[in-house]
Amino acid sequence: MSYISNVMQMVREMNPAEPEFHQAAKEVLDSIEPVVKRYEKEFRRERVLEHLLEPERSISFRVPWVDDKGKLQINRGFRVQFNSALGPYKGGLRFHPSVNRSSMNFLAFEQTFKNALTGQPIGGGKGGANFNPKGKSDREVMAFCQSFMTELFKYIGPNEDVPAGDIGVGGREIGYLYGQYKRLTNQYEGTLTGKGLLWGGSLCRTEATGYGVCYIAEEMLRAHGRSLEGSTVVVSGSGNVATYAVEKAQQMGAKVVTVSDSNGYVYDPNGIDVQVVKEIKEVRRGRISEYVKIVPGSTYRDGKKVWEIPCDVAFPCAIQNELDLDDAMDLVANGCFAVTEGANMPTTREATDYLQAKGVLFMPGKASNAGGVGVSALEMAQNSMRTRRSFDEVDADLHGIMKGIWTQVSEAAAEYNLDGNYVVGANIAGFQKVVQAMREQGFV
Ligand code: NDP
Ligand code: 2IT
Repeated sequence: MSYISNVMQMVREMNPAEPEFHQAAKEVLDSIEPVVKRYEKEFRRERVLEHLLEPERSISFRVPWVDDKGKLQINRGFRVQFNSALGPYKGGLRFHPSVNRSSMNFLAFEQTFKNALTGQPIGGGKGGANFNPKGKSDREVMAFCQSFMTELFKYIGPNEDVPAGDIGVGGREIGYLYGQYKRLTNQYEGTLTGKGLLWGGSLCRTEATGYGVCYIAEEMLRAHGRSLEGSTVVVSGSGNVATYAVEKAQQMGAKVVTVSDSNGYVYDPNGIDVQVVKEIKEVRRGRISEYVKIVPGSTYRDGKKVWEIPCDVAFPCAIQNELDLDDAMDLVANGCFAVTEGANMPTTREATDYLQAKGVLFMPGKASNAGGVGVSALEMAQNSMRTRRSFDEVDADLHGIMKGIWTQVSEAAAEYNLDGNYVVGANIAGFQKVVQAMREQGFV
């Protein structure tokens, strides 16, 4: 059996019933095969892949809290500290019913390579809970966040592990989490990112992931003689990443015609009005179907996905495995020529393979959504220096980070004669950095 197959078998045996983690591990291992072939002897001796696939530390904990009816609720919290070769563990917290060991391991594993691509000094981690913030009052969310942090604070710190937001965790939740962290530790320090602008947050962090998706998409399109300008774009999701991807794509001259949530999608042939999306999602915390009551000419399709709408470019910005083979076939049949992932692993393996086989330009999330964590690292630096930078300065750095990622990803693919395969490029470029740092620090 090949070294890679051996390691994949080990991952399955040591982490049974973790389909998302297996999926992410297999994609990375398949991608780095040319590197493994080149250095197989030393990789086997140092057990490089076995090191890389096993988290350094993984915590799971009980989160008890009281709801508005006075009833005691119990959730499960996680923090997976996957790899600290390049810096303190860094990655978001997800509050969503789907959170379990599998989704946490997949996200923390992916985060390690993503963070390496940013060029910032950050290792990989992820956390969260199977708590569903939908429909909860502010007080319930606060009670949950306080209980969650009462356990988590023991394992994090500005030089240890720095969480941030992800699905279901935005500015409100980061505020409650930070307040409790401060109460427990008596320290005012940059242990979370995505903080409020009055208390240590960085300008442009809210926008960073979505803007970064557009910046790298433009690099990829330009290299192939295309541009976002004049393109029709479909976006899925209507959360943090989707909203600011819509905003920047439109600023860059694209027409974005969809947004969605887990219930259905909105089609607006005149171009999505991003102010209306912000009002519904950020202010009212409503459902995206409300859009059609406000914007004439738009329509809502319940229970359907955005991929059935003809487009030039697609940005999946919602959740893992939201774009499957049937969706990929729809996109290709309708003439889509580029997919840039805003979410983490939103495209199934079958769909990715199909898109690439059909010549669709495909940029994987670990490269294209890295702008969020990249700006989180800039927020950490600002906190350490007790300083503030302007929106334009941070945005310019974000642009530089995304261009840097594009260069690494495209060059790594070319080095192994897989020109244009940015999945392979991103995995190889991230892998090489992490492995070099681990080797220099000693494998045992
Ligand atoms: P939010 O919670 O702000 O938004 C998530 C959006 O996705 C909501 O509109 C949600 O709708 C929608 N959604 C969830 N499940 C589905 C589904 N099955 N089908 C369609 N829509 C769905 O999260 P973010 O925008 O922060 O995160 C989105 C993705 O981007 C995630 O994969 C995350 O890991 C990734 N990411 C986020 C970063 C960040 O900085 N926030 C950085 C890098 C990646 P509903 O309300 O119905 O659940
Ligand atoms: O998936 C991700 O990169 C994030 N949710 C952002 C992590 C961060 O630390 O800003």
